[in-house]
Amino acid sequence: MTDQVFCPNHIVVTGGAGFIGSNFVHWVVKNQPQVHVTVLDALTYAGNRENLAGIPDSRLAFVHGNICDEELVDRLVANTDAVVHFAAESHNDNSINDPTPFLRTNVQGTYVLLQACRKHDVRFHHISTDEVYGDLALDDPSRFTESTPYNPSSPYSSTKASSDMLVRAWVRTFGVRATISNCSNNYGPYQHVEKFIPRQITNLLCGIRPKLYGDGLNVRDWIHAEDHSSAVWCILTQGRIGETYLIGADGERSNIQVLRAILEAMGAGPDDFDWVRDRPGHDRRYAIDSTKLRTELGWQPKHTDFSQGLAQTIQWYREHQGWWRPVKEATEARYAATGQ
Ligand code: NAD
Ligand code: TDX
Repeated sequence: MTDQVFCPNHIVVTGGAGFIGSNFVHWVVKNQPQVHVTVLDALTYAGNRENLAGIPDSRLAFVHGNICDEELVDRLVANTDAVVHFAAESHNDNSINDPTPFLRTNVQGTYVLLQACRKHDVRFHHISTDEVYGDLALDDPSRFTESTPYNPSSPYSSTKASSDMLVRAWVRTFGVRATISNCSNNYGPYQHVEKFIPRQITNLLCGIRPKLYGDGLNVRDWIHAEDHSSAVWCILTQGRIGETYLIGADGERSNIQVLRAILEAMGAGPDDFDWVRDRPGHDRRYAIDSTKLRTELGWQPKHTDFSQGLAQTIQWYREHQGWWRPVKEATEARYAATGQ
């Protein structure tokens, strides 16, 4: 553990109406009763105000706005103790179809936030991804660590890598009090149906056959969004300024393993899915070594049983059909246009 603990009373959470951001806001409201949260979210196709339903006004203020809006960002940052930055364009397939919004939000938006944090001397935590490190071979025993060289593959991951570099430069040159976390693939409630696990669950609920890219052997390292949230809080409050922490929960699984677990849990046969066109530049394997976070800050994941976490996630999608059905058809139409 580090000696000094940072205790914010007020945090601005960008992208707090998205998947992981909303899980984080719920986690903070539940576990940190002294903290008031302001969410700044543009409510793009991926954001949903409903994700924050049930949180009282005494704990949460919602601001509908863009992180690229300098005046708005300046005003919000001037009145907070810390910014936790989740807002991003987050889907690889979309970045291949049109990289433009990824450059704007992920790079320009992070720059705007950094400038405001610099001006007002506000603590900044930047949420990033393991994808900045590129990929590992299936037979490579190694995992990503904080010293793995950056080698992003997709427009999405290259813009996330760019934003990480901006944060590092603003720490070193301007003394911004920032930390970075690079996390592996998240699953859990509120994840958009464009992503792998919710897409297959909701396909089955709609009578559509699940879709597996390429040979299905690509490996992702799964972590529950609640564990990502507790790790981010740990880094925000105890992390050393200027440091990067990798977040992962030892959840490596091939896509076909995950798909077959979903099929089994939902009463379908192991081959009840379609093989579809592979993603261009598709990263083969991600794997996180989170030793630094665990030993330095004492963090531990709670959701260590993937099949139980998956069963809870399937149940959540069964019980929240009004949440995802309105966007399902348009999402599948976008995939159909690219043969996926
Ligand atoms: P998401 O797409 O579900 O949510 C993104 C949110 O950001 C949405 O609410 C959206 O409205 C908002 N947003 C987008 N552009 C904005 C803008 N210009 N201004 C203000 N708000 C804007 O994404 P997610 O999966 O929750 O990912 C959140 C963060 O975590 C991202 O930075 C992503 O790179 C990172 N991350 C995600 C994963 C994962 O598995 N999903 C893993 C590691 C890291
Ligand atoms: O229908 C599908 N079939 C399929 O086989 C979809 C949508 C995906 N896949 C594959 C591609 C990947 O190997 O499943 C794996 C997971 O795909 P995504 O859910 O799109 O996630 P990924 O590309 O791994 O990126 C995710 O984790 C890292 C998040 O979307 C990123 O925001 C995060 O940075």
